[in-house]
Amino acid sequence: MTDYYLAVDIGASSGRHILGWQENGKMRLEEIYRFTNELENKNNHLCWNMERLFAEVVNGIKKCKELNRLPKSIGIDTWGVDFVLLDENMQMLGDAVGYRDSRTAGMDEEVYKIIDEKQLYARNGIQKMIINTIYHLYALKKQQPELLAAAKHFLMIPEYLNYRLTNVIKNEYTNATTTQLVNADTRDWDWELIDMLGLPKNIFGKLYMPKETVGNFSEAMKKQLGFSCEVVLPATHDTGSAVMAVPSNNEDDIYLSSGTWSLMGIERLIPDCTEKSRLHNFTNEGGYHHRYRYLKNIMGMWMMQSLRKEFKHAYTFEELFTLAYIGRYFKSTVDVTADCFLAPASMSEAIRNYCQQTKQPVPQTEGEILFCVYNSLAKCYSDVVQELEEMTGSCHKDIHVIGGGCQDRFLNALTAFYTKKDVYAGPVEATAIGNIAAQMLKAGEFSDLPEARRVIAKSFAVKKVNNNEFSFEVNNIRSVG
Ligand code: LRH
Repeated sequence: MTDYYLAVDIGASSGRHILGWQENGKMRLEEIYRFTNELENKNNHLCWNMERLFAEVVNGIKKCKELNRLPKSIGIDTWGVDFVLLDENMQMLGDAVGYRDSRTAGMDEEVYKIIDEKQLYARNGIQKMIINTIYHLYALKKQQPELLAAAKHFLMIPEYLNYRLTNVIKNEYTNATTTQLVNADTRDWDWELIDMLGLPKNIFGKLYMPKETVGNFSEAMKKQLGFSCEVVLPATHDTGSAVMAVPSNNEDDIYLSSGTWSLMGIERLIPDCTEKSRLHNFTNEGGYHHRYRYLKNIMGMWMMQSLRKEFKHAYTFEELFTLAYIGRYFKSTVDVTADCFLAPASMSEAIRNYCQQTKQPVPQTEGEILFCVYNSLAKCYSDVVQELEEMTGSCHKDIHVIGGGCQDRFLNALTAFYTKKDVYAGPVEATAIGNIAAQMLKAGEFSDLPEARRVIAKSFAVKKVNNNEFSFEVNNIRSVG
């Protein structure tokens, strides 16, 4: 009898339920449910609709029953950083304010009054981004201290969904590292830092590693779903799951997890929390089995997603990059790590303003705006590769683009063009695959991560990017590169 594992993988723009199993030494997948996700305006904040998300989690699980393929276990991963607080009656306190919300404006400076930026990085090695949980918690302390005072539990988004399924509360390590409150060496909450910031220590629970069990469905869920199932912790931070699915065991390979965000870096066994690393703004996120993801967060496909909404022509992503290709004579570029692109009212306006402020030609057509984003992203990838090589002292030969964004052939080609590396695209569903791999590791289907990666590499399409598919030999492009 086949053992099925269900990955519930929720990103900032969509969620999916994917069943995974092994067949003839290969991993197989089937997507059984998909839903959209987005931030909603509520009480003047950008919030996640947790009731809708939980309802969608349940809808997808029901599909397993309909298909008569009950999973051996279920794992949930989502984007990092965001959290909810529960009160003594296990009710949510306030809204699930999302990381793009502007409540953190100025909170970095407030935090640095208590702990110097350099010391903060030396403790946790987490890249400074205004979206980090530490700044959201500090915003709460300043703006709604009554919520923090009433809080009994701090739960990251997947942990809250797990709680709703099982009635069990467990904090998970990989996602906790995105809070910037976990010590890079001890891999535990940085209690001293939490104390210094005046945050309530009691809301942070013991950190569990991926592969731990959360628990079985609660009695109420069992009744509603008509079956019981074990809920397991994958790397609940989606990037942590995605990087488990890099189809290579070469420790020098660079990965680029491409989705709403672009996360580019390497895997390491020790964190680098040095001042040099801080100045390059690299992060050391906690990963599966004591690995660290040494990477940089880059704005990613969010910029294309936002433009697509704005252009109102309902372009497909293929049409978007075709338009960008038409605009390839246009050479202004923007800093795709800049905060002004986090949640602008209009992305095209934010791009135009940036070009104006930096005294570059301002893009006018949709093609020019799109190429500006594509070109800027690919150039940023190339800069990150150079910085990585400076930090590691090695020459990294290959880049693995994984996740939904790896289907963007134009971005892949530009990435190969600028980085001059061998670029490989796939697997597309890396996050769900990594999530399932953790469950399979727990079940003993793989002995370790290298074995899981060997199976992943032979199970899913991974294509070498063809540098000749697009010609960039026009006008000024060469001089940009
Ligand atoms: C990608 C991601 C990324 C960041 C951001 C908030 O989905 O998890 O690693 O943490 O979302």
